[in-house]
Amino acid sequence: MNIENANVIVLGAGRSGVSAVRFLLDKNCSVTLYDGSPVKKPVYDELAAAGCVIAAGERPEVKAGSYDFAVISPGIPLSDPLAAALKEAGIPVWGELELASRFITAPIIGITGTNGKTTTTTLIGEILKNDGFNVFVGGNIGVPLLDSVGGDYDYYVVEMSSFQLETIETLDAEVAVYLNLTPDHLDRHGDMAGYLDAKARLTEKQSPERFVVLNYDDEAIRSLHERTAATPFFFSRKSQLYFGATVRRNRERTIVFRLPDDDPWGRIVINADEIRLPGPHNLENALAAITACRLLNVPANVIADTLRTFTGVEHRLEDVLTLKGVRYVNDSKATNPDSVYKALDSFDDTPIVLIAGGRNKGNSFDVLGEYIREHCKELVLIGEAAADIAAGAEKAGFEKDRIHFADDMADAVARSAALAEDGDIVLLSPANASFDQFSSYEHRGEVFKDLVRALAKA
Ligand code: UMA
Repeated sequence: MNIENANVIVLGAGRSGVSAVRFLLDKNCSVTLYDGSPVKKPVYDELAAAGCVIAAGERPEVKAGSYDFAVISPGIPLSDPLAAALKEAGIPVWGELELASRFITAPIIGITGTNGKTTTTTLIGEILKNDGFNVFVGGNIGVPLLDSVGGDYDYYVVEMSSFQLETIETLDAEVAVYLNLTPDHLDRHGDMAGYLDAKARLTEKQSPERFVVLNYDDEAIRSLHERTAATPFFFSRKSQLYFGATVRRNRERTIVFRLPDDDPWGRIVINADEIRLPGPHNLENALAAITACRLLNVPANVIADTLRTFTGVEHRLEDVLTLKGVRYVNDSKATNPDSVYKALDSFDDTPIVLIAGGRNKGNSFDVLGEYIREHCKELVLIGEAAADIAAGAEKAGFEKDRIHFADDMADAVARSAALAEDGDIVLLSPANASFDQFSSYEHRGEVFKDLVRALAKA
């Protein structure tokens, strides 16, 4: 695609927008960077010096022909007045994934779903690297896809959020992977149907020679086979499938994968118990990765060897340390209730002191309350959502005197350490976004880990 000298407006001056500005300046485009906040960011000086016009807190007037196209950051909804004005003026509004994909010729593997995206994206990346390929791993995971353009990659393994998928037009993934769909981001998408519609765009844009990998156990995800021209392959943790990846009901819980041309018994990939990642949700992530990688012809032994060594990603059920018999686990990436259910299900009957809270994204905490009653001995709450989580827990019958309100993360860690006993787990699994007290979930996780490490030195 030739965009040399185009006149472009970029909306949002975060990671995605700044990457877009740098990319566009490199292509000799005239670039305006708009951000809703008037606060000056350190990066503005460098971008302005390179020729970018900065419009921080000032919405430019837009009419037909004002710009050739716009690049919108995922955090800005399409209902934003500037985005709406651009659309109204007939100016294409793309996300960074769409722009980047127009410059990428190697296969793109897109991974989406509510939870498990980062783990599965990283795992597929590792498997392909272990098969000898040069792989870019990025997207919503924190590394903008635009940063990869021009690199010499065999595969692009890309975590894709619903926000990013809302603005794809021509991106045609070689393999699209769908993990699950549970309530999240409903403040932005309105309801579950709107959320599914945004996610569905990934496979709706695929051409017939592509593959889509779907979780058979998740009804909404399973239904996507009706909305695609690509060939669907399912994986299932619970059902015995004829094609795709399935867990046999034998003692070893053998995982087999079968393509239409394979032996009717399928190919044995690995026994479920050999997979290092803990918990049933991670078994699903592994089945998704197995399916995607077998469709890319990766040998079963390379997949199995990776699954025997891969222990997961930072901020996702990450062991920090064990102190006085108490295990501290950082699950800061749990930004919605469903990921907390999965975290709590991963520790069998070990008593848990749970630290939760943050900024609610429109979720109910009633079911979370039931999980808390089942798994937790104490509940320590932080941030804006504290009272709502407490109400959910109390409604489920969790005793009021086991609920503790902390001022901030330091107070939460100190209280948890005091409450926990030998054999317990202190788990940070917030069920909410971090933005009320932190700049990102990574920041929240780092603060938690630093505080825990400081306990060990005290
Ligand atoms: N802004 C506005 N108006 C708004 C909202 C934001 O002007 O209405 C401005 C803010 O002032 C800020 C900038 O936009 O300067 C932030 O843009 P952004 O929110 O899109 O954040 P980025 O730093 O560009 O990061 C984005 C993704 N963020 C979101 O989707 C919210 C990152 O995903 C992603 O890693 C990065 O692009 C690179 O692709 C993070 C995320 O939280 C991890 N994702 C959500 C999730 O996983 O649940 C979807």
